[in-house]
Amino acid sequence: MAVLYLDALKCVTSEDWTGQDEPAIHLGGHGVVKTLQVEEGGEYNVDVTVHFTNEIAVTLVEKDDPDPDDNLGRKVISDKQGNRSVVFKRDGAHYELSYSVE
Ligand SMILES: [Ca+2]
Ligand SMILES: [Ca+2]
Repeated sequence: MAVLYLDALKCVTSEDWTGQDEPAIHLGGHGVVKTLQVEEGGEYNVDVTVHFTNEIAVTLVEKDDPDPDDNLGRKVISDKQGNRSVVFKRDGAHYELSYSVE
């Protein structure tokens, strides 16, 4: 079994045109593990640890109310050890999620 540690989420470009983005991180089998309020250019601690086997999917959703939420993409993280990051670039947004696998 591998351990996934989600370290930080960087908002390079926000999805919403006005105000703060509200990105929610979904982890396969765990649902929403973190919701943040972010500003463009900011980097935010996520600090979430989960156990998994083989691989785990991570989806980033930007919450809107009353409009439907924006799905910014889905990435699969393998159990290969090391420090890496995944990039979410949909709907004109740009997010980077850094993590480590042990
Ligand atoms: Ca939005
Ligand atoms: Ca929003």
